Amino acid sequence: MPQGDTHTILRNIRLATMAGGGAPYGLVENGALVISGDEITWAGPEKAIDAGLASDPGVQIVDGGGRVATPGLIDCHTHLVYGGNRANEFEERLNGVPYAEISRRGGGIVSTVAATRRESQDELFASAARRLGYLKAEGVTTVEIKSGYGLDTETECKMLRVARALGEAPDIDVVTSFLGAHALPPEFAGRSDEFIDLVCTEMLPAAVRDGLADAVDGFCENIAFSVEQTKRVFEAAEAHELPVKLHAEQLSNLGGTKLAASFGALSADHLEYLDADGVAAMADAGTAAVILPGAFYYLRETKEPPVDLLREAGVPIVVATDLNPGSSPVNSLLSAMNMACVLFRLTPQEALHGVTVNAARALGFEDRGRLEAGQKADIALWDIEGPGELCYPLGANPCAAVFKSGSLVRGSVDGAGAVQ
Ligand code: DI6
Ligand code: FE
Repeated sequence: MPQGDTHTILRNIRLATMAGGGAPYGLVENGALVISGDEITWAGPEKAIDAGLASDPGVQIVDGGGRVATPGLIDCHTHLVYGGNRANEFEERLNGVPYAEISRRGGGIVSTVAATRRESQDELFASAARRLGYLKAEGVTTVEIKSGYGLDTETECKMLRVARALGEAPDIDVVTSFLGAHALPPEFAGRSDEFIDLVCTEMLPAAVRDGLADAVDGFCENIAFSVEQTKRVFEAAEAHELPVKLHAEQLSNLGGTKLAASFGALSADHLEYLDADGVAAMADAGTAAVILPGAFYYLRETKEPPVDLLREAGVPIVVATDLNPGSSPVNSLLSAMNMACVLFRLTPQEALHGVTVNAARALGFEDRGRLEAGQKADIALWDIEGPGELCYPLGANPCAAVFKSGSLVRGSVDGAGAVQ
């Protein structure tokens, strides 16, 4: 047993290991985990646990009360740092004001950009921390946060600094994506190529210099940037040795997914208009498919992403919230899982894969997403009968406790060692 670490046996749990090969969900009934420091060092049936370890007085024994244990959830696509909100617009749209009219009045993404530029880092931190809190309460232990509401160097970096500051909390890991190519800011109207120049030669280098970007994202769409422009952003990312990902084929099929795959992208995201060629390119490149049912729902989209084709091609399917103030104000990963099942016909098992093992892959992590020896001890305990139940209700949160990097960060353990 390594010295200096704390050692815990988490017993009396039903393990949804999400490891391949065996039972659905990698289920182990009457299971237990051994946690040493921040790592899982053993996972399996409780009766197979090392007897010497179980009787060692230095080992803390925690009784999970028969709860279901899953890997800590991973939300791999969010825009949760932003200024203001767009609740008024939501109301206006439902009162019949067309989206184009709202945009003309300075609404839409541009209004979020203005508010984000205006707010201080502390103000942005406060609202983002509240939104992130809702995700954490549902067992999320790793989150990706994008920039993209600054669209100038100073504000893009300010957003990413907020994301980094959120990641200093002990109960969450934050991964950042630089999304300078999210929308054209008003001061560049009619000059989108010049804006892409700025993204590549000033904004991204500044973010990289300050260690603020873990990956580079873009929005390839008629209302945003072309395949050619996106390619320039990806070339700049490559020059900085950063992985790429892309908002692609959300509203139309421009072929952004094929471009992303040709750069070995971690993921292509949205994908409602993805075609068979794009699916094949993803399969060849090992690019994950992030589906975002929250945006589909709020935009009243009717074209579903080609889930059958993705399945047949063996492309890893990932589910995320896309938490943002416009197209997806979804502060709940469990709700996104439910929507992925109801709207896109994922099975509950696929949805749980999509927020654990496959989401880890979409962020380039190999050290999380499964309950197995060698993985980070990010563990959520749930008051449910079986893992499929996570996707079943809307608006319920059965999360009873969370371990992040081996420490209990949510829930409590009573004097007898039982999780409350
Ligand atoms: N796709 C989306 O759905 C969001 N961004 C993107 O690239 C929209 C963001 C917003 O409406 O604020
Ligand atoms: Fe998005």
